[in-house]
Amino acid sequence: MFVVATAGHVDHGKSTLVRALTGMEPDRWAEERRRGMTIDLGFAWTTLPSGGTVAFVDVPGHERFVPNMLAGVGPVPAALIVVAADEGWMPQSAEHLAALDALGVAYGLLAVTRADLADPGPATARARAEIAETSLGAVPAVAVSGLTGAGLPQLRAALDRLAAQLPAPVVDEPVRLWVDRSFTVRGSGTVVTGTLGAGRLRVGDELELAGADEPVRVRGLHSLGEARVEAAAVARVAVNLRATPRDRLGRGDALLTPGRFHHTDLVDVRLAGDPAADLPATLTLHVGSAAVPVRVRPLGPDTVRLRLARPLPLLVGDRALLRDPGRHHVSGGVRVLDVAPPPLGRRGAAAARAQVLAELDGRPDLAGELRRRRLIRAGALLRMGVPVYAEPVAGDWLADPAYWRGLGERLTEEVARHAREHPLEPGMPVDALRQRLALPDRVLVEALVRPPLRIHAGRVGAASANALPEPVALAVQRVRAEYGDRPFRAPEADRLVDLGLGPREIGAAVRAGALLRLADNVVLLPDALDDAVRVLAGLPQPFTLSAARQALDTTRRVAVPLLELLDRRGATRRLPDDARIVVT
Ligand SMILES: Nc1nc2c(ncn2[C@@H]2O[C@H](COP(=O)(O)OP(=O)(O)OP(=O)(O)O)[C@@H](O)[C@H]2O)c(=O)[nH]1
Ligand SMILES: [Mg+2]
Repeated sequence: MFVVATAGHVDHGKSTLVRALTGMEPDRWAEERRRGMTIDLGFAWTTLPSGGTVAFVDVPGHERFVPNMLAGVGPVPAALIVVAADEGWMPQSAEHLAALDALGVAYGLLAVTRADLADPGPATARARAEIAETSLGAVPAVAVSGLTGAGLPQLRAALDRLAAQLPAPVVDEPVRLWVDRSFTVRGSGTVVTGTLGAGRLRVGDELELAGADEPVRVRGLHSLGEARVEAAAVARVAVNLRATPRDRLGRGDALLTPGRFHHTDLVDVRLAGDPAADLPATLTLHVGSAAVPVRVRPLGPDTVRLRLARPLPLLVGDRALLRDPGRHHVSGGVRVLDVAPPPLGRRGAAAARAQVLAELDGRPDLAGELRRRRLIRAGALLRMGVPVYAEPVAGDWLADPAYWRGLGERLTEEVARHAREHPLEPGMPVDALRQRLALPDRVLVEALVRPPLRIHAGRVGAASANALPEPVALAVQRVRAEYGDRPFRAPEADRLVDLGLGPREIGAAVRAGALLRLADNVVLLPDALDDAVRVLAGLPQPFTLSAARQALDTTRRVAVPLLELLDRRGATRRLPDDARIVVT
């Protein structure tokens, strides 16, 4: 199915055209039919010559109802722009087009209606020129008459071609269904409708609803008037919710895949195009089917901070639109750069923030987020729309690698300082360390503790003060600093001498669990063993010595004794032909 929203000035024939194409009545309200004018969104669908289905969201053209129009086009990626041949380009033709442009709508079609009343040529030429300047670019045009039916076959064919151009929907993404209508069905309860742009919905799914403590559950699903067990994007859907009172939700709310969206009332955004220097201090933000008043705080030349009157489930990269309701004016499009921006308390913070924002483009960027936030839970990043492909440092915490290395060094210094200041205490309490390092979670401190330090009885100290004299502990730490990111490269013999690690020192470090001896003068950090098994398990099994050496990025000097040690420990097994397998 593909979904297209109409757009265009009042009375230009949008609803008549949808009616002629689908045989369905888009004007649902008696008042609309009495006044011959669309007030709220209408929904209709039909089968195209290709056999595919097109669903229309029919919008009102009157300037008073632009907010309804925006709720209709917000979640829909394609537009059918309607201009009357006898009236030509009019104010809401322009305002609707500006809205589509602000939202970045890239797929569309021009229908010049009422072609039985006037030559469609001039209206077509003007409209195409206006549209060409926007995100829609050059669009095909069809002259039609909703009255006589002339041009309808050509329009159906053009809709088919448009459908074929649309990018394939992403069905494995989380669901964010912006509600455009909610009503009660006798015997079933609350039903909401919307355009499912990505993901899939199934009967029985639990979904998140902003402001509700409990998840809501899908009791039934309809699409195009038929009951379904499942609906995949792109689709118009009606969702029947179990035990959810009708007044709990309405237009502008969203049903969400749980845990995948961050409800935010503060966002930093980039203004599209050439932003007006005199953006009003209060505007309305339109995104999806929602419209929320916002306070605007300028930051950089094209970046602002928006304070929303109520939180919305926004993601990095979302497109939205700012409108001045008082002046009936679309102020422009915005792209969300940050849905959890830092407070701007200190002097100069706004200017510094503007510099950060200048570097952002609204594409989710894990490395950049980690650099800026230093430490953050994986779940929090996912909820911002940032894919998480890095390993956590502890629990579900992710860290910027440079920051994390620095923390490790600071931890060692803090422990050493504590030992100097409290020589009789058996190490520094974990929680005191957590506070010194300003870390939000004890597991982070625990993950930072590496041999020769260890945690014992809630304190961090040297594994055994006697077993590892300070010079040896320091030498081990240097090994860790130099080889921590090349865990299978053992220091050469002369480097060991430089570090002051002779046979006796190495013996002490091995006894304390701070080093691992593979052979005379071949030592690794002790965690290398587990890492090696992990790397080897990733190889096609069985593997040769040379494959292992390459995968571990090391030399025979290390690989041979390392594999022998793994054999002895039962982590790998040597086969008769000298190849090995990882024992699982
Ligand atoms: N002669 C002629 N009249 C048309 C045609 N299309 C629409 N009309 C008439 O134009 C008037 C407005 O048509 P609608 O379809 O309600 O226009 P609309 O764009 O949906 O208007 P809003 O929803 O209020 O913005 C109605 O009286 C229609 O009968 C056409 O192709 N030819
Ligand atoms: Mg209408």
